[in-house]
Amino acid sequence: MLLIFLEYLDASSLRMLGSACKFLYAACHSDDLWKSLYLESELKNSTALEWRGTWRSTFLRLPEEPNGAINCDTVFSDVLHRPFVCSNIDLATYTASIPACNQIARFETISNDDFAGQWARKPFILTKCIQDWPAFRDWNLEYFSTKYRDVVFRAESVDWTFETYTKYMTTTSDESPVYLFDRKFAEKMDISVGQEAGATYWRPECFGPDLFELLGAERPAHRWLIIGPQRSGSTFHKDPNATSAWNAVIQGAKYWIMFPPGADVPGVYVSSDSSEVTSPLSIAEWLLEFHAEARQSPGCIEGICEMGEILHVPSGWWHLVVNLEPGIALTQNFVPVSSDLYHLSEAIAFLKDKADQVTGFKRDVTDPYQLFTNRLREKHPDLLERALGILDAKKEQKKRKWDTAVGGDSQDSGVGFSFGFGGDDEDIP
Ligand SMILES: O=C(O)CCC(=O)C(=O)O
Ligand SMILES: [Fe+2]
Repeated sequence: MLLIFLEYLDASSLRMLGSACKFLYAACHSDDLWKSLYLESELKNSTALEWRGTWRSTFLRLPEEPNGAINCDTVFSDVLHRPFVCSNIDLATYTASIPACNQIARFETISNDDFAGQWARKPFILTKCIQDWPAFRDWNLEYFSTKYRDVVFRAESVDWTFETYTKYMTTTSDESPVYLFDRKFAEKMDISVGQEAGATYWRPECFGPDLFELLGAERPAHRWLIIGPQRSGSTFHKDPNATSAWNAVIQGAKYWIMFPPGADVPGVYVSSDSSEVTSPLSIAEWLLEFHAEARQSPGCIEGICEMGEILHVPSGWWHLVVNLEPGIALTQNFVPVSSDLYHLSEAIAFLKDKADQVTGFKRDVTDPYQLFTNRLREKHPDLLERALGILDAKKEQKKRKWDTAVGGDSQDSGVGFSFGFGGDDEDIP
């Protein structure tokens, strides 16, 4: 309760109260309080900020925290201790010894035929796919520090120069470090991306065409540069707009834990229409509380994507990702042409039926569903027709299931109601 109360205080009150006794000194130094103050203040808009080791020192522009200024040996508090525990967990405890049956498949490369026919709905790691990228050859954190020192990147809700971010990422002890996640990086770094000569990286061929390319300049945000220290990462989510993604590790290593679309993920709570996902725990808390249970749960798969490797995230799959080392990654979302057209039909259905959850489009795109289906009608009428056919068949199948469940089509059984435990597995490949 005390910590919740402290969240209502401004900086000078926190400072004064923190002078009252050892316990309040410790409580008022809780760095999460200062992180919030910083993020709510004007300082947040200063790209030239100087990171001073803690949010408190940074906010108050103090010299880097003098260690052990006040001896708090006699202060005991689980609440104050918890962030310390979480930012000091040994990640290897969770990420090592992955059970063989949970391992994400690994290949050197994969052909587009194999991908489209057998692997488009399954996660896998490719180990020899990005070695020709200049981005893989040249990029590392030192290179960024030299070449892009003054470039301002987006890191969650702040815009910082790379110089500031690198100082932050090398000294922070935040439990959930601010993650650099920038979708305008190509423009900011003045690099070209794609198949043209001189490109810094390109889409791996094995994934084949990307149907969202039909949207041209109107496609939603789809590529990100991701940089973060050890412990940074992404809590459980599904990727936007029913897209698939690939995620390439340029430097560092990432642990992935994934579940198929219809699975119940321990510690993740989804509203009945799946519009809201609550995963209230930080990555470290989730690992502490739920990892063991998750590992035993149906559908769970795990893997480590090492430097130089790329991981495929199929549409609709849940994933939690944590950086095992400071690292750089590139990710791109796409809609592949799989043999069963599952991905196209899912993307169309998402844009149509979950319009309120569609994200990443510019404000002037008011009807992404119409836009996408119009483009498909122009360029690939055959694909559109097949995908709509699949959606109709699915609807019909759902209706039949429902009728069976409520006894609507059981005229001759004499039983007005039937019940089954055949879980809704149509989403699970
Ligand atoms: O590298 C990561 O943290 C994963 C990123 C991710 O899942 C995403 O961009 O959707
Ligand atoms: Fe993701």
